Parts: sequence; C-alpha cells; structure tokens
Amino acid sequence: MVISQLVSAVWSMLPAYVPNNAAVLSGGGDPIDGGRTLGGRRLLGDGKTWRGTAVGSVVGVVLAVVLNLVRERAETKLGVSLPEFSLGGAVGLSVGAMLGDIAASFLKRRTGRERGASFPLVDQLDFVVGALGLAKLLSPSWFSRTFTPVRLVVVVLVTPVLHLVTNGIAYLLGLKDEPW
Ligand code: CTP
Ligand code: MG
Ligand code: K
Repeated sequence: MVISQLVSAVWSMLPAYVPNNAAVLSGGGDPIDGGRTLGGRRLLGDGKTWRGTAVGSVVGVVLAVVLNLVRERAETKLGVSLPEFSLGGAVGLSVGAMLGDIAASFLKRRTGRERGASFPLVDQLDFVVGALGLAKLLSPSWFSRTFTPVRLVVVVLVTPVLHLVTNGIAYLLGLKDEPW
C-alpha cells in the first residue's frame, strides 16, 4: 500500500524529475537573461540557458510518451496501477519543472545568492511547485486523478531526498559543479 503509493507517485513525477538533469547535461550557450541585470545583480544568471531549458523540456515530454508506451508492462512487473500521462500533464510537468527552477534562480539573485549558491528547500522543491502548478493548469482533471492528496504528500516528502541523491551522483561524476 505505502510502496504502491510511492511507486506511482515517483512514476507520475518522472517527467518533472528528468528535465533538470537533462538541462545539466546539455546546458551552455546563451543565458536566457542575455546578461541583463536588475538592481546590480543578474536577472537569472548564466546557469539558466535557452539550450538547457529547451532540451530539458523536450526530454521530459518524450519521457512521458515512452512511459505511456511501457506503462502496462510496468504495471504487470511492479504489480502497481500506474497513471497514463495526458499531453497537457506531460507538458505541464516538464515545462513547469524548468520554469520553477528558473523562478528560483530569479529569487536567488534577488536575495544576493550567486550562481550555484545553495538555497535549502527552494533548490529541492522549486521544480516540484512549477511542475505541479503548470500540470494542474494545463490538465486539471488528469491532475486531480493522478495527484491525489496522499500522492501529493508523498511527492513533497520524497522529492527532496531523490533530488539530493541524483545531484550528489551528478557531482561525484563531475557533471555538476555543486552537489545540490
Ligand atoms: N542549466 C541550463 N538551463 C536551465 C537549467 C540548468 O542550462 N534552465 C544548466 C546550467 O549549465 C547550470 C546547470 O544546468 O549551470 C545546473 O543547474 P542549476 O543547479 O539549476 O543552476 P546553477 O548553475 O546552480 O545556477 P542557479 O544558482 O541559478 O541555480
Ligand atoms: Mg545549482
Ligand atoms: K536549481
């Protein structure tokens, strides 16, 4: 019961989890803010690029399509019922995750944090808020079927742990400059 809620919550969030990592791997190139500043600090900073954002968003949607294709097999293997992604849900989770991360960088710069500085809890949950918010907006009925109150609680508790573990691994592999 607990395990099945956990598995389906993580499954439902995969299109939101993967974009950030895809952005790390593909980042570089022109920053979204074009170097512009606000109050003497960068609007977003060099860590938010057009390429990273575009690749992250596309990878998240493609992953949702792949998950839909393998869903029934995964249900049999795992013995858990898994949700199918609607198009709005897939786009919302993936693009929303990128937007949440970008919004957090905006907040970081306004609070005097340089690129790469840690901002506990915001770093771990920015993309969750963005992903769930945009998915709810773009696909409200899919959202309420998929993210029941129990699963929302599971997501908020489990995501920071998964995020820290993934980023720790990316840091150890030399793919990321900081482990957060
Ligand atoms: N990245 C990107 N575009 C994004 C998000 C991330 O290109 N929209 C890439 C950048 O190369 C970035 C790396 O992924 O440096 C790590 O992402 P993140 O930790 O979110 O950025 P930081 O460099 O730490 O910058 P910030 O302090 O603004 O979060
Ligand atoms: Mg960072
Ligand atoms: K971040």
